[in-house]
Amino acid sequence: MTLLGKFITIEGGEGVGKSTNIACVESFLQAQAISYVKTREPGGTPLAEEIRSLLLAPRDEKVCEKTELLLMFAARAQHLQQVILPALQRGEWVICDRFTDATYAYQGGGRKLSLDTIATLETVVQGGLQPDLTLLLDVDVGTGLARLGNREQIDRFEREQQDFFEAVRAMYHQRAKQFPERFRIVDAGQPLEVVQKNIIHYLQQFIASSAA
Ligand code: Z5A
Repeated sequence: MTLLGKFITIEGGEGVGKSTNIACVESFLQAQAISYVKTREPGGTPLAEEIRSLLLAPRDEKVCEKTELLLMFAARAQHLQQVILPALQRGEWVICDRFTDATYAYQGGGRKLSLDTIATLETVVQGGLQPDLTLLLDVDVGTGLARLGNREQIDRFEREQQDFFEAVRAMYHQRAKQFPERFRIVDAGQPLEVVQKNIIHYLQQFIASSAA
């Protein structure tokens, strides 16, 4: 299967500003006349969005860690087949708000599930597919949580404690170290205009290296 498009993922912990900065990525691609699909995980198709609702809803019943992991990959399998792979085959770029690095960070780092188990599911669901570029927005946990302070609705993940989010952040750093060729870390603690300038710099660098 030939994938003509580029697969860009945006990652980071709570309150790093993914949603805010994806808008900046979109403006940049539009200015470059690059056709793209913007999507998110968990979610991105009607069925996967239903799985997302199941995953994020606060509930009295404890959600088993393995249940959570399998639901993430179930949503991803659907999303890949219905949205991501077709777009890449058509030559469009895919801008995805979180992907499998989030599973390593949240289910591996946060929930302490085996990284080998995650890797096995990753191979089953996505074969060898990996993002071409991953922008990791990074900010200290306290600042990120403070930014979410005024939200009216708090989802099941946002109810976790500081040590969970510290473990998530540490695993993101571990992933970035393991895959330096595709990860670019953006200091998301800076003023928004500086963050966006850095994002655009990395996108320009990526386009230049893809063309070379
Ligand atoms: N999850 C998982 O566990 N495993 C997986 O495999 C996957 C996901 C794929 C839903 O994801 C949950 O699913 C997520 C992990 C789990 N956990 N939670 N919660 P999500 O991405 O939809 O949820 P989220 O992380 O809460 O994303 P969000 O709500 O879109 O937040 P955000 O994108 O990081 O932040 P934002 O809304 O763009 O910005 C937050 C505020 O900060 C806002 O007021 C901005 O104006 C402000 N902001 C942003 N940047 C700045 C700067 N630079 N300075 C000052 N203020 C700023």
